[in-house]
Amino acid sequence: MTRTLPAALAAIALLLPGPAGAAPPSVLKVEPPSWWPGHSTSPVRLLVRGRNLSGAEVTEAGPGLKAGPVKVNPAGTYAFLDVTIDRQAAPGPRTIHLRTADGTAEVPLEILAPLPRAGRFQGFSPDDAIYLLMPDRFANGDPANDDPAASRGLLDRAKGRFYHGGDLRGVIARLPYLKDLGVTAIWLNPWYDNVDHRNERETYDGQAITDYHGYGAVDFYAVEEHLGDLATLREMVDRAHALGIKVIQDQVANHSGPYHPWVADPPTATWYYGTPAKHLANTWQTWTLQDPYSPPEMQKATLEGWFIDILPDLNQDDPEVARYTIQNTLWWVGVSGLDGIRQDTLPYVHRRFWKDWMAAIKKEYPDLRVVGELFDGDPVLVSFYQGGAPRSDGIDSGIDTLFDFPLFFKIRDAFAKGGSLREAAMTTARDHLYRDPSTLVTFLGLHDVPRFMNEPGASVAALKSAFTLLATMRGTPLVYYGDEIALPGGADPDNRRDFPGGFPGDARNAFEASGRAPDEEAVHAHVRALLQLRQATPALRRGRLVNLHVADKDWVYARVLDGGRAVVVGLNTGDLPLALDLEAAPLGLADGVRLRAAVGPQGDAAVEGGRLRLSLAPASSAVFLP
Ligand SMILES: [Ca+2]
Ligand SMILES: [Ca+2]
Ligand SMILES: [Ca+2]
Repeated sequence: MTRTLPAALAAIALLLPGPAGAAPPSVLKVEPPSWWPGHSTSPVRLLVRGRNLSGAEVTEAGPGLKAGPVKVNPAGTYAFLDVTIDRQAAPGPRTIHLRTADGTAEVPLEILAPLPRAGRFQGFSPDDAIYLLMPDRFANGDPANDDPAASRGLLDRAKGRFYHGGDLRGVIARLPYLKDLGVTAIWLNPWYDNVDHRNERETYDGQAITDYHGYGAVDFYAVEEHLGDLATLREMVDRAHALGIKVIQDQVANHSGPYHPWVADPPTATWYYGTPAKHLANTWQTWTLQDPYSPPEMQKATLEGWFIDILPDLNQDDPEVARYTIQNTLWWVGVSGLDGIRQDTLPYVHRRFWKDWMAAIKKEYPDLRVVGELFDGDPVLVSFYQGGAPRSDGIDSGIDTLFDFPLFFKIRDAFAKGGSLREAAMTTARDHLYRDPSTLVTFLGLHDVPRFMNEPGASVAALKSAFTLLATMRGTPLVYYGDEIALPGGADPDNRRDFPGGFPGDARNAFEASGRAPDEEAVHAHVRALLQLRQATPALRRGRLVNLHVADKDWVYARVLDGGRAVVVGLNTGDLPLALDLEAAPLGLADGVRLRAAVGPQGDAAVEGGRLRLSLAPASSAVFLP
């Protein structure tokens, strides 16, 4: 076969790479993929990932939309595109058309009808009891997603840092169990899409691991395929709400996962603090963040360093990053109807960003609540992050509340390490540092620390008493999945064992009393009784905390509401029985009132002659109600 020379040259030209920009544009990803008319964030700024986007302009936006201008990064791989949605725009899919000198591309955007507000976006408060569960380790409700096509080979229940098969469908199946336990809110470790292959940057037992825990996002707008999908997430939220259970999302603003596409190709030159090749490692010096004598240079590695020298640290000083993260937060809330946010690694992000982030949340969802993680035992530092007033740096973070790590450490010391209960009382004595200590989220275990039962002095009796404190103390109690059945476990990942009975083929089912060993049943019954009593007793949720007696091995306090509604709590960590005769005046109860132990060993207390007389068995606790 022969052909003319010009035709042959033209055929060759098609096979050769053209001059820069000669290829047509294409779109790979749009974030957010959907938005609402009448939203407080308007215009919404789309981050469009694609190819050959340089010079892109909007040619058509679709009914009810105005789009543009477009800003493209030098590599032509990301476009920022503002979209204004008309208040009257009808819900449904739209297509925004982009044109470059070399062709056109389509940007899909879904216009959503806002979810009805009733029963959604509710926030959480001391009236709630939160349950933290790691979705991969709690219950497997859908074996079809155990080893998904998109990410084969990451499932191995024999390995602590592989996927085990738990999922959102499993959470849905166990909502009635949680309801029965007295739980009114669930916090799930992150459901963001994590990397689809092994994480070669980290090893454990000499092996590459997986990001089963959810803290290494590769897509902030997708649900991890091992856990389910967006439809299942929405179903979980709706079904939880139907049972009176709120949902708290675990969000991570500080960093992405090491395999996020941004790492190799950032949307802006300053998307992260540094690059994989050149960045600071985090030095964890959170104390410098409120130190009047630490200049920004001293704080830099803590705010901008990469976690474990691996996790790319997002630069919230880049306005595009700040905008992206704020919209991402609002999107998850808006698409699912969830009620609260747990924000990871709070102190490692500049406080000026939290102020803006919280303002955007409250503007759209005034009742939503945020609890921040500041892993530190010093209430001076933890309280510095609670919003409500500008602090010494002139910034009001706006953050609603914090986890009570300071009290957590003292609970562990007092009940499981032979330490003093007085230290716990001395920690709550610092409550004046907080703008509102009543909302602190209290706990005796979570996914980042060894289990309570792993402590050297732990026992079933000690765990029960620690739960008594948790359920009756000021704050919002949090139960870490499995602690209610005294699940053992050491450091991560041993503290994330599978809940017995949550997985096909399990030898027993501890979600049911018949599947629990006697000790497990004893703790479960105790926690259930406490949480149900807390729900039924306003003084335990809202009452003033009043100390009646504080010593190394025993602590008696009351939660007091006006009108004689006082509840007395007694804790005895010693090995001797205790008989106390205490000043009764702070209780506001009339002489002759008898109190009955509603939870704990049988026992009575009485107010006589202005004195409160009560007794406590060794290593026990009791909640006395008039
Ligand atoms: Ca599964
Ligand atoms: Ca994935
Ligand atoms: Ca940071």
